[in-house]
This record gives sequence, structure tokens and C-alpha cells, in this order.
Amino acid sequence: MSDGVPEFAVVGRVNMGKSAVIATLLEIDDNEVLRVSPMPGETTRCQTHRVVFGNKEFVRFIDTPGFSRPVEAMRAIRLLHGEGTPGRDALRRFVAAEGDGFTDEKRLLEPLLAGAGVLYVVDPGKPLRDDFLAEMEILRWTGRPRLALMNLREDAGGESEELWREKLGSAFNLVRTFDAHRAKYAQRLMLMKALLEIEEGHRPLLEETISRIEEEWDARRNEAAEVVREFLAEALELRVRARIEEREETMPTRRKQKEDDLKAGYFEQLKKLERRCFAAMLEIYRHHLLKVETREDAFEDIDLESEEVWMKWGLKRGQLAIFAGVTGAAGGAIVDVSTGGLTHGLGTLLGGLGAASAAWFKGGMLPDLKVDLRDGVRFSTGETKELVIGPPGNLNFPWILLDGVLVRYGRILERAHGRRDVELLTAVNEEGYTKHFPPERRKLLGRWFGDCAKGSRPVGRDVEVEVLWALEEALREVDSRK
Ligand SMILES: Nc1nc2c(ncn2[C@@H]2O[C@H](COP(=O)(O)OP(=O)(O)OP(=O)(O)O)[C@@H](O)[C@H]2O)c(=O)[nH]1
Ligand SMILES: [Mg+2]
Repeated sequence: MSDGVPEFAVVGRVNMGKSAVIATLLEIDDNEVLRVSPMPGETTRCQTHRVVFGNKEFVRFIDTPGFSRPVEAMRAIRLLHGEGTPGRDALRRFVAAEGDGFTDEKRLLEPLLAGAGVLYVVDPGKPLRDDFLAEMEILRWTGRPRLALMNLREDAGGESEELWREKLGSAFNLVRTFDAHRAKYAQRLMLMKALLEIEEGHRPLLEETISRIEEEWDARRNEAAEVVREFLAEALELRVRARIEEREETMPTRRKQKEDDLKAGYFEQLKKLERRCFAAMLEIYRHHLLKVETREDAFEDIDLESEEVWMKWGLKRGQLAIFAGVTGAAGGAIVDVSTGGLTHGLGTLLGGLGAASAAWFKGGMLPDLKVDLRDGVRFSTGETKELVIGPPGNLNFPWILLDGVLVRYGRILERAHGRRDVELLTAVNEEGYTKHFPPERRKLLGRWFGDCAKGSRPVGRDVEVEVLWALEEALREVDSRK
């Protein structure tokens, strides 16, 4: 550590999840960069992973090969040392000795002898045997600050966990739990803070690391909010047009065909916008193994009265309570017939909502949810006969879009980078978030949705910033609720 950058060597038995811990902590989901694998003995050499902000290096984590013969190694070191407790000198001689076969142990001890702190990873689901005690003993002899991490697996627990905690408590400065497959931002931050506790000598740099991590997390949320805002605006402004000839217009089947094609085209575009939004979010949060669902059929039939369709959207029907919340927000918003030819879109509905929401409150019944897309299909009044399809006339539509995004945002934040399985970014019948929005936010967004849907997204910077903040706040809530 001659250059003053704090180092921590992640050590432990083979296959304990050492590499997975680093991968999750540093958000590395690429096996080419950091190999996590069910094959024991996967990491055979020390590999350094650096935390860098700007051009400055803040802290290093060294992935090491696991202990493979700890009991024998302990004996060999004792033998080298003779009477009393071995220390760094004995360990140095052990590492320098040749021909005794303790390749893994020597490699993992090297960074510790060079001054790295110890991050000892165990799987508390494993029985605590003598060989683990030998590992702890050898690590104690290094005299380096030591943090033990219990990499709790989903199915772990029980007595052995308590036993582990007790033993680790006496041999380490600090014991923490950390599930490499499920740890989220809060746990990662906790782990960084734990390093600060054991490595007092590097306090300023580690404190700066923590605040950089926090700042970056906020910056990402801000960026994500912007992605969401642009997605919602584009989705609500989306219009798909097709020309229709006079004779087609008079033939019901032809006309129907035209409308159906238009509808399909509209949803195709909507899907594209949605996919782009999720892809951008995955990039912001550095995920490559989470894949945007193709949702081939998700939009096809948008009859929101069917439970099945709700499930397809990944949302619970309870979502709909939001309906009541937006009333009065955009009173009187009416689509200009001469511009888009859209006479019965979302904008119009926003104006005449009082009675419906009152009924919703009183009777606890569901408001009329049917999205009749044909409401949006109208002849434009210009020279060319044109069919235009715009956002579904249902007032819930933007809220459903937003909930779909928020639920998936939650799923993105939940995914640990230490996992190596490919996963689809889906939502499975989840509670949404928008119905818990405070009235002010609903009102602000409701009005903005209405404007966007009318095709008159506010140009003022103030509104855009307010909307961004509102969305950021919503994302923050997802982060703290998950
Ligand atoms: N379920 C679950 N599996 C985990 C967890 N951590 C690691 N694993 C799995 O355990 C296996 C070993 O993980 P690695 O991170 O490669 O373990 P390692 O300690 O680096 O192993 P070596 O490099 O071989 O010493 C992989 O299949 C991981 O996916 C966890 O928290 N939960
Ligand atoms: Mg490894």
C-alpha cells in the first residue's frame, strides 16, 4: 500500500462466494472481468479490482484463491515458527518457502503481508469445522484489520449461523452479514462503512469513497428520472397515422382492417419506447444480464377490465385507485379537434371526471376502465383523409405506464451484480407505487400527463424540472421501499 490506496483482500474457503461478494459490491456482472462460478477453485490467482471515481483511485479489492489446505498450512507455519504465536515473519517465511504445495495459501497471504486488510467470507450454512478455525487462526497471525462477512444464502440459517457468529466474533474486529446474491445498495454501503470501521488509518479516503458512492447513486437516480420523463412524454405524445381512401372508409371490413393495423402499429411503437426506456435504465445501473422483456403480446389487447391483462402488465388491479386522485387536476383540458383530429383522448376525459371518481369513492366500485382505442381513431379534417390513433382514452393509462416503469425500476435495484444467471426484467403481479403518491404529486403529474397526451407538452423549464423532481422522488421511494 505504498501509494496510500487502502486495499482489502477477500479471502476464505473455495466456493464461499468471495468473487460474488466483490462482484456485487463493485457492480461487476461480467464473468470476463470477474469470474463467479459453481466450480470450486475458480479463482486461482490474486486479481485486483479498483474503485475509481474520475481519475482517482479510492480503494482496492483483491480477489484471492480460496484456502484449500488450511489445517496443513497452519501446521507448516507453526513448525516454521517454533514456540509461541507465529506472526508476520513466520508467514513471510512460509510464503517464501518452496516445494511444499501450499500455492493457494501463499497467494492469498501475499496481499495481506503487503498490508491489505482482511475481508473473510464464509457461508454460515456450512458446518463450522476445524479447517475453518485453522483459516481464522492464520488470518489472525497476519495482524491485519479483519472483517468477517457471513455470505448468507437464501436457504441458510439455523444453529450453525449462531455458532459461526460466536467464533467469528472472537477472531475478527467486526462481523457482518452480506448476501452476495441479494444485497442491494443499502447493504453495499453498509459494507463500505464497515471497512471504515476496521481500517481507521484510512479514514479520510474511505469516508470520501462513501460520499462519492452516495453522490453517484443520486446522480444515477436523476438520470433515470430523466429517462422516465422522456419515455412518458413520448408515449403520451405518440400518434400513429394512416391514410384511408374514401371507398375504404365506406366499406366496414376494410375500414376495420385499417383500424386494426393502425392499432397494432401504435402498440408496436409504444413497446419500442418502453423497451428503450428499460434499456437505458439497465445501462445506468450497469446490468448486462438482466434483459428487457420483449413482451410480444403485452399490449396487444389492452382491455384493462380483464385481470389477465393486468397480470400481463405485471401489475395488480389495485392500481386503479389512482383514478380518483387526479380529478380536478386538469379540468377542462380538451383536445383541439382541428390539430390532431383526436376528439376523445385522454385530455377530454380529464375534464369530465368528477362524477366517476365520486362513485369510485362511495361505492368502492371500479371506474369504467375499458380502453376503447377507437375513441382515438378519427378522421382528420384536412385535405387528406387520415386515421390517427393516439393514447388510449383511459385516464389510468399514463399511471399504468409509470407503474410499469417503477415496478421494473425496483427489480433493477434488487438485482445483485454477483449473480451470473440471465434474468428477464419482468414484473409479476406486483403492487404498484403510483396509488401511494401524495396528492400534490398526483396533481402535478396528472396535469402534465394530460398536456402531453393532448400533444401540448409544456415548454416551460419550470414544469419540466418539477416533473423531474416528482419522478425522482418516486424513484427514491421505490429504492427505500424495496
Ligand atoms: N445462492 C447463493 N449462491 C451464491 C452466493 N454467493 C455465491 N454463490 C454461488 O456460489 C458459487 C461460488 O461463488 P464464487 O463467488 O465463485 O466463490 P469463490 O469463493 O470466489 O470461489 P473460488 O474462486 O472457486 O474459490 C457460485 O455458483 C455463486 O453463484 C449467495 O449469496 N447465494
Ligand atoms: Mg473466486
